[in-house]
Amino acid sequence: MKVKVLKNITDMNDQLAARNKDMFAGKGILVINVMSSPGAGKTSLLLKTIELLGDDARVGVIEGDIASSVDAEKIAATGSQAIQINTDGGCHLDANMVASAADGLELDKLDIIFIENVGNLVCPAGFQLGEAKRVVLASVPEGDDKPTKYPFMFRDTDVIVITKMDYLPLSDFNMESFRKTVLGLNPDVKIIELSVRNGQGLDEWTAWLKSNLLKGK
Ligand SMILES: Nc1nc2c(ncn2[C@@H]2O[C@H](COP(=O)(O)OP(=O)(O)O)[C@@H](O)[C@H]2O)c(=O)[nH]1
Ligand SMILES: [Mg+2]
Repeated sequence: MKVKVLKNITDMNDQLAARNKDMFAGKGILVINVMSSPGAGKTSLLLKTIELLGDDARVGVIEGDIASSVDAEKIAATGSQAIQINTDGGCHLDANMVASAADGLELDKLDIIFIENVGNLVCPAGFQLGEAKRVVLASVPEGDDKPTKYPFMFRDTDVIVITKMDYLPLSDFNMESFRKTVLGLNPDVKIIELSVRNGQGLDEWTAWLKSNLLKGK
């Protein structure tokens, strides 16, 4: 019985997510669902991305957190549109929350929307939001075993960004083992090794974003 209720919830969510996806595509906006554990570097990467894209793309951000508007304030300080969703304890965003947040954005002025999901490697994986692409961040200090422990998150994503690569020389992170595990789960996934501190991988990241923009610039 429990299983059936859960399935109904995810079916309803998927329907609304499909509606969001059509709406965003109709407006020519590339929507990216950004997921990771807390502190892996989502907000830092989004701030750097806004800086690097400059006039090439107008960025909006939907920030999902259990509480506070800390991240939305950081994004808004760049001049980009930002809207905060507080889930009040919920461990992931859902399509309904994203639809409401989108109502608060000036969509006609955006080329990309990043949705920064609630930080954890479990619940966000099961909920479509209406995104065109999924990006999962895994930071070097978290260790190379996270894809083994949380496979769903790494299986169903378009890109895995290995963040904080500047920590690599100080750590026992085994890149070969990490890559082998994620490619076993998700053979077509794009892996980008990146650091916002030393700039590694940022060109590759922005090139991937630009190649996925829906509106020609
Ligand atoms: N050394 C280093 N620190 C980083 C990097 N990216 C983020 N951080 C730091 O990691 C912490 C968490 O980053 P944040 O972007 O808030 O992570 P989020 O919770 O995933 O949004 C902050 O103190 C950042 O300055 C990086 O590439 N290298
Ligand atoms: Mg954040």
